[in-house]
Amino acid sequence: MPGTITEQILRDHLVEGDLEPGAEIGIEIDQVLTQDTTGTMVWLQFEAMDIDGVRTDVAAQYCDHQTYQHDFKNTDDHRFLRSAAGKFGAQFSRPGNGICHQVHKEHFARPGTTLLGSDSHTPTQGGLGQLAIGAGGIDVAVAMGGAPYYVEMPEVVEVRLEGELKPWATAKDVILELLGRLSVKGGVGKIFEFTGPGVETLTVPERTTITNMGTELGATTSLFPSDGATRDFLSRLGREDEYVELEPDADAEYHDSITVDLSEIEPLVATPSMPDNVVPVREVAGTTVDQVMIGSCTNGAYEDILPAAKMLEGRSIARRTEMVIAPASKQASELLAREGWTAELMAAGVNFSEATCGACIGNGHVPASDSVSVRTFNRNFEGRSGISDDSVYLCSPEVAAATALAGELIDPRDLAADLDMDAPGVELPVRYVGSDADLIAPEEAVDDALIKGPNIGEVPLADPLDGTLSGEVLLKMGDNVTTDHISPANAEALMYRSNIPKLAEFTLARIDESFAERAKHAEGGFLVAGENYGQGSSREHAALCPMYLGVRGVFARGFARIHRANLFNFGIVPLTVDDAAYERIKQGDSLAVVDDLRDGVLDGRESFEVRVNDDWTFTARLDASERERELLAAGGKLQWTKQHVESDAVSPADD
Ligand code: MIC
Ligand code: SF4
Repeated sequence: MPGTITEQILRDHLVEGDLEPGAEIGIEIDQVLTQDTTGTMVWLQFEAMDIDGVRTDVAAQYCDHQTYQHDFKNTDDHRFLRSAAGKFGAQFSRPGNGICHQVHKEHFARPGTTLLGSDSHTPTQGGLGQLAIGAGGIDVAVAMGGAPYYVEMPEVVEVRLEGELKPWATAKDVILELLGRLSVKGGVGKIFEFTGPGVETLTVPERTTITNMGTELGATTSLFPSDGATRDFLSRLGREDEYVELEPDADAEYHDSITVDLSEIEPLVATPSMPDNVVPVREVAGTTVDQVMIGSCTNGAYEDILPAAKMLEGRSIARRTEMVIAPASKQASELLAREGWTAELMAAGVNFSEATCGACIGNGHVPASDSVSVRTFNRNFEGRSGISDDSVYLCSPEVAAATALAGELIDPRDLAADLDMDAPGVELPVRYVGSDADLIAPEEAVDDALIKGPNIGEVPLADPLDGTLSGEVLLKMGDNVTTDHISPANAEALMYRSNIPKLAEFTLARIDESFAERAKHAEGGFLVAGENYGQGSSREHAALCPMYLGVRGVFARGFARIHRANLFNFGIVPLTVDDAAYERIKQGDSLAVVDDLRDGVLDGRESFEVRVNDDWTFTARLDASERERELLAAGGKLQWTKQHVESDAVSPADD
């Protein structure tokens, strides 16, 4: 049967359903990854399911988001994660070894297989032909127990690459171009599959920059073919035997097609405070810049730092600008140090951080008040850098390095002309020869029992769904509310990712500081939001904390994919409303679902009448599969799974 690469991989892994866009499918998961700030919940839920060990080919636990360990609570989380990896049979990557997506790419990602990760940038591995999807922690825990992962079959959209990038244009500019064209909602319900003659001109690290930031389009995932460049990359990693060729069949049919001529791409920048506010760098050139950062899972690899090093060698960054590099993995740091580049960069005025997510989520290197920060990261949501009125621009390492030299935003082509500087291009190391000292394989495990410090709490559970659902509108929000708004990931909040009662105090504080208090007093209520509610991260805490505070339903014009799944997983009813109802509902209104909710959910009803202040009514839609309806009725996925655990897998399909 002919097919796209997506269909080929899915067909090989299909356990339930048909590959019809919009239909729910169940797929077998080969690998899972999880990180420190979502991982503690994953393992607590895995423990609660009573499964003796990991059942996927690979399970890898990384410690990357909060490696500065500001507080013993962070360090306790890391120790708990090491003990969980040891007890249940996962790979363990120590704090400082690198960002999950970079280290997974170096060690485990494999073309033709499936990966599920409790981090929204899991699709990074699509750059080497792995079908990789981000999900909430409980979904990862269940898949790790051997059950299929359920997802709505997306539309497969072709992104046809023509031509070749010109000097100074980069893979980052390709994905910024797509964001500028399609917006942060443009990929919802879609997989982007890259085809065309331009594909072979891009190395795997360039491809993974593109697939990484496909997440910002809202896409389920993004996927490149597995070809000569993939084989070359794997062989430099010493994993050539894992290569398989993957290309679309000649008559593969795509739902839609977009063409990008690489030769027309120019240096771009996402201006504050959304990744789709994209303009050519020249349009904002001259903006004074206080801080420049290179790093993150998008552009923190050896191949990203090397161009900057070549540009800065023998030069000095501007006096008014501070520059920090946080490599995405210790392997990248080690290679750069062995080749002497670290010294060159230091001599130019750069400070080095350990390999960490850190600043990407406002954890260290918080910009000064009323200042401009230029970063090679993937998200510049308002306040994410750690200060509420931030001004963060996103760009390529080349633009970042040029900006650090000039002290103001500048197109590197303009600086190159002044400084007589050659375009650094993309160069891969002959061999990736970093040490494995920080990666502990299951057979080398240090612990065989869980170690829980005082801050590691329980997973709170919602009650099974009731017949009645009523309460106050606790907060009315606009479009594109991110999970960073719902549950921030700065240093102060992050230490409570394993302690939901404490973390819940931060809920929605970026929008309304009084929210947590008000919600507690109201003893139950609703959230109302515009389009694309819950975009951004996979953190299930953005559903868990509202649930803990008594939120039982969200009325929105639309939901982001992972957050929508997280709402079902924690027993919060996600209902869609039309524009007229959205406009009319006010914060403080009293809402009551007229019909028996539990019966309606279980009977497959799609619309529910809702009364407002005993005054007027509107219709809300529940678009949910049978499985999602069962999860809601049970009060969430953990309760559902515990009721259905079987000896060999925890699959709703086996019900
Ligand atoms: C992010 O980039 O927002 C994070 C922090 O990596 C999150 C995960 C988390 O909240 O722990 C993500 O992308 O899923
Ligand atoms: Fe870490 Fe930032 Fe990547 Fe999230 S987006 S995984 S915080 S580097």
